[in-house]
Amino acid sequence: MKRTLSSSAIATAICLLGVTLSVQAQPAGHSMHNAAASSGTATAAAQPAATKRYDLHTNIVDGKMVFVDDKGQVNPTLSANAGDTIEIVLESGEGAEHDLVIPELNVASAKFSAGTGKTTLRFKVPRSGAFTYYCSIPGHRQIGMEGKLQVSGTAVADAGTVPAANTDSSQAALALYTPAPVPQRAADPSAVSVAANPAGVPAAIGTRAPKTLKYRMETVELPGKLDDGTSFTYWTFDRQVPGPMLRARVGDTVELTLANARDSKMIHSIDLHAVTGGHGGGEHTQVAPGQEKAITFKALNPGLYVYHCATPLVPQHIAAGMYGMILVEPEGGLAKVDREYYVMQGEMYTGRPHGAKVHQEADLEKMANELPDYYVFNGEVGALSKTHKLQAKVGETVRIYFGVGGPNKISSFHVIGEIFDTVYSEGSFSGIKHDVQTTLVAPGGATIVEIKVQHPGSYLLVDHALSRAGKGAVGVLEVTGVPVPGVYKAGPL
Ligand SMILES: [Cu+2]
Repeated sequence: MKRTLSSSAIATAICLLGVTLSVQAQPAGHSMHNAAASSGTATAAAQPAATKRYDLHTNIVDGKMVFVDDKGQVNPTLSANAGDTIEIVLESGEGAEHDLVIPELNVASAKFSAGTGKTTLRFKVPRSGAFTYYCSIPGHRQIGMEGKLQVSGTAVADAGTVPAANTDSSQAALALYTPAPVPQRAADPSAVSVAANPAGVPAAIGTRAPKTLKYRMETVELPGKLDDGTSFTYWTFDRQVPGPMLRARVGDTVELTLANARDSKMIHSIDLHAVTGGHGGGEHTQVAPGQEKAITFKALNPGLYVYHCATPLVPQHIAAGMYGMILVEPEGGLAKVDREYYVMQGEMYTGRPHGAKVHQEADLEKMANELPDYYVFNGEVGALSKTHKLQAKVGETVRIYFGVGGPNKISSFHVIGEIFDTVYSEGSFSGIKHDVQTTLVAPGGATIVEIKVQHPGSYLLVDHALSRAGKGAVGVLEVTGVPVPGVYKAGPL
């Protein structure tokens, strides 16, 4: 069957990736609310000042996060005359946290979410012009939350100097807008380890017939330990990075339910690269805080596949920890090995430099420029070198399921002092290689490596772009036992 992609599907796909699209805020035929706007500015100065009320709620429409008015118009153009007071009643339609700011007019609303209920922004417009309103939550403007305020007429004499009274409710806001400086906070003492235990691999499936499996995951935002003395607000699947490893066999039908914790501030979702259709699930799992959604898919292709959150700004959600893997075993299963491990690499972009003893915030500008401060295995510095070392005994065969969440950086995966006896490149069982030193793993890609360990010692897992080891990407495979004669010895023969 010929595959086609509609322009709207492309726009949606581009938008999911966080690329800024122009926002069609004003379709033809949208009526302006006052005579001055339609008859030019000459008469506007004579208009008595009025109060204009707009009701806006937020939502996700066609993959974009947007403001919607009570007529269903997406990112409507608001209109007023200079000197008018504008009242915007704001509500989070999908439950996530937002605000509305107009920096050109020094206007900002309070943050609002499902938890806060409605908030009212009330301000007087001092002058004519076209102004931009948007949500200042990081990433939200980039994926659609932006529109225009069109002000006609001439300012009344005092309009620019007398602010509208801020009297209508305690939630009304008339704040001077200052582009949020990121406050420096001490490391969060409640931060917990989010590092996934690499031994957390589901049992092998082997030779059974296809069946239906049910998985359930919860997206949770929580303060985690990024490094000694450094915390970060992680966004996770099941409170761990990477999220839990899922395991199925080819031909299985999988029902996956994704719940978003009640105290989340963000919408979350899941796109599994093992899924055919529905953007890998991302199209139908955009879950608001306190809600859940399910998808059902057939595991059509065997292999090791990455999954990740697919909610705008997607790289922001991935960099905050929202990735994991699903293994789809081929018919008959995989060869038996002594140990299996689950390891993923990701990079993190933080407001303060690597090593700062603070609570780190995500830095979207560094992310856009692909300049990470941290590279991590299993979510945090030391996850696999202190918290959860990989273990094996001489003579055992170790299989590592290795993936890259990214969002942006390729890994040159290598184990210092070992050779991969077998590599299933790109996580595919169709192209087995032997005797490999370093294997490339793309963002959103995976590999499976097998090593028969023959000498005791500490073997370091690294990305062989080795500057990254200094930024956190180091793991340890601790091998104990008696050396195999002739394999290695320190000193001369
Ligand atoms: Cu997410």
